[in-house]
Amino acid sequence: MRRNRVERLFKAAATAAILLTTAVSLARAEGSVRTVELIADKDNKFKLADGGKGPLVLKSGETVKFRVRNYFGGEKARDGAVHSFVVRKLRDKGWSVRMKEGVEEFTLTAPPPGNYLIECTVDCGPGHDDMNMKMVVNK
Ligand SMILES: [Cu+2]
Repeated sequence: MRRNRVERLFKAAATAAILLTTAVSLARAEGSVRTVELIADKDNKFKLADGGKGPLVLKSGETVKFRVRNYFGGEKARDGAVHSFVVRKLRDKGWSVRMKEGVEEFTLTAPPPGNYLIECTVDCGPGHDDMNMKMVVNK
C-alpha cells in the first residue's frame, strides 16, 4: 500500500520534470528566432515596420522569421501574388517567396556577411522597377 503511493508520487514527479524540461527548451528555441516585420506597400515600396526604407540589418547565421504585410499596388500576377521577396544570390537557399495580399510569414537563415538586395519580381504596378531594399548582413 505505502510502496504504491511512493511509486505513484515518484512517477508524478518524473512526469512533471519532463514537462518542465520540454517547456524550457521550447522557450529557448523561440528565443533564438528573431522576427522581422516588413511592409510591401501599395506604393510598391518595401518598408521596415516603422515605415523606414532600410537597410535591413541582420546577423549572419541567425534564424529570421519574416512577417510581411502585403498591399495590392495596382497589378497582380496570375497566381494571385501582389509582390515577391527575392534575393537573387540566395534563391537556392529559399530567399524567393511569392506573396499574396495580407500577411505572409516565412523563416530563413541569414546568409554569410555582405551586402544584398531584396527585390520584388512581380509586376506589381507603378514603381515596381525600383521596388527593393538593401540588406546588410554582419558577422
Ligand atoms: Cu513589384
